[in-house]
Amino acid sequence: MKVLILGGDGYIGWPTAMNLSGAGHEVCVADNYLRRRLMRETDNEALFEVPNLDRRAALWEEKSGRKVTVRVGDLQDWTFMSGLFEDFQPDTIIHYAEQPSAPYSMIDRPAADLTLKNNLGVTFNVIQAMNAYTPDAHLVKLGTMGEYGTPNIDIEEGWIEIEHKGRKDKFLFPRAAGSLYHTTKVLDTDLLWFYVRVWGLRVTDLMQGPVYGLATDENQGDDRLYSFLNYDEVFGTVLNRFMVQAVAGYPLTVYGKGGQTRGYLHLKDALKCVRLAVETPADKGELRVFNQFVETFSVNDLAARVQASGKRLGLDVSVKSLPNPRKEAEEHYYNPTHTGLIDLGLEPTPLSDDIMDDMMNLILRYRDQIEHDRIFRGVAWKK
Ligand code: USQ
Repeated sequence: MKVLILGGDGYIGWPTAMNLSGAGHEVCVADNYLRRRLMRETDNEALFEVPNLDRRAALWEEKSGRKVTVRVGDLQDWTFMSGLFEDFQPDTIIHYAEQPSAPYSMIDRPAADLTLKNNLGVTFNVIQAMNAYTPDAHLVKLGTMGEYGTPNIDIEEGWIEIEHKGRKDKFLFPRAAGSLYHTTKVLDTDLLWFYVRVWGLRVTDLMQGPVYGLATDENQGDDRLYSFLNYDEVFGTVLNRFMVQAVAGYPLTVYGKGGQTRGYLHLKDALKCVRLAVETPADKGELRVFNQFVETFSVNDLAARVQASGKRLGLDVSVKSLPNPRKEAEEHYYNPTHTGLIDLGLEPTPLSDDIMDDMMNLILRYRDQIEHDRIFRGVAWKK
């Protein structure tokens, strides 16, 4: 298939490009380096340097003999987006091209404005470009489990049947996001659902939980092909952060009571899920939704796992609860369904001691590059 990856420079974007290219698909990646720019502007750069997309594509070609086409530009710009579709004529579009950080979206008005305009603007342009150039193509859109929030009932996979006054209908499962970033994903879903209904688009919306890890089948043995490993509070996800904190001798930053529970998955499993979605497209006129995670953990569970890994590696890891800078439930019911991807053939990789220790050992190699003052600055959910 011809696969166009929007946001191909990101934490999941570049690993996806190598994975699908390795599987024999023809891959084109597009990105405007927004994440790199925001990391630099907020002094939240990753643990080690990551080559730019042209360098990564050259390294990948050296390693695999396969070509990935690189296009650098802003997907909010219609001329750039429409040119990509016209030239490449994708069968599948994977849309990751969004500002990905919840804390970033809550920093101040300009950061909120950028998040809203970028995320919705790119989604809107993708929809328009599909309609204009590739109306039969399949869009695989990265959403988030955070769209649902933490309701006091089981979370269904995208849809829920409701019986009301003796009549029944199927609706999108109620959404209640916890940050502006997560809210842009809710708005994306609504926009997509509208155009699926009126234009018959073919869409898969992946409700993904927080991802951890770096190693994939494609980057083995070459650190230069790794993704960004962010350990700061803005771009780092919690388990990656905790592992870097453990290596740095920094007490693990559990926010509040630590009962916040989410659905997690390893980067490798994120790739398997996306590939299953790509290779088994949704029907025309269907908005297919998958809850994309493998297992649930509370923040306290993760802290305990990192402490145990530290112990195995001879590190003394302590935990310190901080007043929660976010507005979120710290103790809650959480039981989301996640059978759709398993039914398509996903074989999940649960978090094992080996996975934890391998990742900690990788971080130990870069221990001297950890900037302690990046770990916690207290970006708060204030008005
Ligand atoms: N947390 C801590 N201590 C920390 C960092 C985080 O207790 O040092 C807590 C947070 O308060 C939250 C949980 O850990 O309750 C997860 O936080 P996170 O920063 O790992 O994840 P989040 O901000 O929700 O966002 C990440 C990705 C985002 C993706 C989302 C999936 O950055 O792109 O959409 O995970 S989900 O969380 O399911 O919405």
